Amino acid sequence: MKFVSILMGSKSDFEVMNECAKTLEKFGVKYEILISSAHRSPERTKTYIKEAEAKGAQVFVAAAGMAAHLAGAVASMTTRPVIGVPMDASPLQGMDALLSTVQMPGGMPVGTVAIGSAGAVNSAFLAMQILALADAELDAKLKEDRILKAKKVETDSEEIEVRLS
Ligand code: RP5
Repeated sequence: MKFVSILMGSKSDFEVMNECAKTLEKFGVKYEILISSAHRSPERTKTYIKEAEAKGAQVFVAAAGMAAHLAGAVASMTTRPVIGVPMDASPLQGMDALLSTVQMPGGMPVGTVAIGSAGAVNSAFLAMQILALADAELDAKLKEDRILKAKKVETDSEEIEVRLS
């Protein structure tokens, strides 16, 4: 069974990361979501990554705030793609988590998305784009979504636009 694995460092990350889960659900993509911390539960994280790989996790999404090491820790434990989502969880408003997540050493990549909600949604899209490389049905759904987004720009504009002839 192929699925996306979503991990987050704390329950306080859930509200934002549920956006990732909801986006995957909308496209009918299977996922697991759970809390595991690089700092507070490193053994649980390690055990889970091995179990998830064996069960069929294709892509890992890892979200954490502050000194956000979860995505990097996950990347150290798997060769499957890891997407990092920096959480806005401190007075530094996610800049701490962004740098901690994105600044991986060469050869140990974490594909890092935006801080917070947009990043959570984009983590789902990026994960699905990876899955779609081997899933024509999902690829078609993603292409249809792009068409709908472009149409929405036009209909939104029609409601407010003023043009000069
Ligand atoms: C990180 O520290 C978590 O990912 C969370 O974003 C942040 C704060 O965690 P809590 O103190 O709210 O549990 O490890």
